[in-house]
Amino acid sequence: MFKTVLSESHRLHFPKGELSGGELVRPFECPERWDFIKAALLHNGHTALMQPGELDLDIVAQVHKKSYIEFLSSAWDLWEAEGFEGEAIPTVFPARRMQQREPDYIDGKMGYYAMAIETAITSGTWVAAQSSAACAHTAQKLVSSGVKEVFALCRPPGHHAASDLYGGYCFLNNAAIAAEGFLRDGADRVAVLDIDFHHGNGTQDIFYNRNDVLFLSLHGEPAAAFPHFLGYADETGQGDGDGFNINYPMPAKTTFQTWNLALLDACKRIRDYSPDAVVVSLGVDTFEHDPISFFKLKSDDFTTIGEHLAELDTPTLMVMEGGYAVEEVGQNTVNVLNGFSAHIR
Ligand code: SP5
Ligand code: ZN
Repeated sequence: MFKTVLSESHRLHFPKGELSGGELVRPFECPERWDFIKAALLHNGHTALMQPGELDLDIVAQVHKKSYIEFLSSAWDLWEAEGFEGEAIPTVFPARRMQQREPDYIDGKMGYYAMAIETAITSGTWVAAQSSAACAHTAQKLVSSGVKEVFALCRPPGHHAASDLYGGYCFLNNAAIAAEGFLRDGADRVAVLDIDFHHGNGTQDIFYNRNDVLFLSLHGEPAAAFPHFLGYADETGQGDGDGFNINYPMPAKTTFQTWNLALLDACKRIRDYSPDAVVVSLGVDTFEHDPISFFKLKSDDFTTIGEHLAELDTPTLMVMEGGYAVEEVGQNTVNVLNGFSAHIR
């Protein structure tokens, strides 16, 4: 049975609008996702639920820049103080050949720290983002203390958040915070395996120059899929991190047969690295009916994924990322956990 760390505080982040196709639509990343996942956990006998402990801001500060944390914690207040009526969304960006300096005015700050603008900041966003990170950190502590089946039901997700960038529904990088936690608790090497449909640009960026965290991501190819500006196969790491970043971009309509070959290769690379812990950035937006993605995985395939993850035979933490086919998101997520449970030693 999986032990799940989750917090009701995720509900404090519920923007009304996401900019999509030029319209403000109801966000794909919505509180009901969490409800469906929780319901599926209970329905499948994963009834051990626990609340996170207090968020350790030291570990957040190891992953994110001080100025960025200051921005996230004050953005809504600054936005409201201007008398703006809508949710906080930037309009201007430090594009090519412009200054990369943080402005004082909130409109400028928003663009300075955004990597995508579908993601609105609202009054409860910062508290919800902290609760999500706390779930990841508390869950990591459980794995470090020897618990074998641990799931951090994080919402909002985290893998698009870099040290100083939010967007793609993400604010704090929960998986990166968990990886740092493992290192702090004695691990020498940690692998982060990102199987969300989207490239984990934030996690890649955070660990790009390091060899104590191996980052691997399976995702829709950047030429066609969000986040578009990172995730190519030739991004292999830099400096000490050279060779410790592995991307598997794949085209539209990729089926499990092909995707699974990438997963098996990633598992081999993880074995070669011989990490003390594995963090899985678990997105289920690879599902064939996901409304914003283009892979063709079926519900049963998620069970097989869980089996392969168990075969790594390494202390593993599952961290929730994306997945937007709301009714199916719960069962698909829990299928990964069930496959894992059935195969761990
Ligand atoms: C955590 C995570 O999965 N974040 C994903 C953020 C994606 N946001 C923008 C996606 C735009 C996709 N547009 C395709 C619409 C097809 N109907
Ligand atoms: Zn995703």
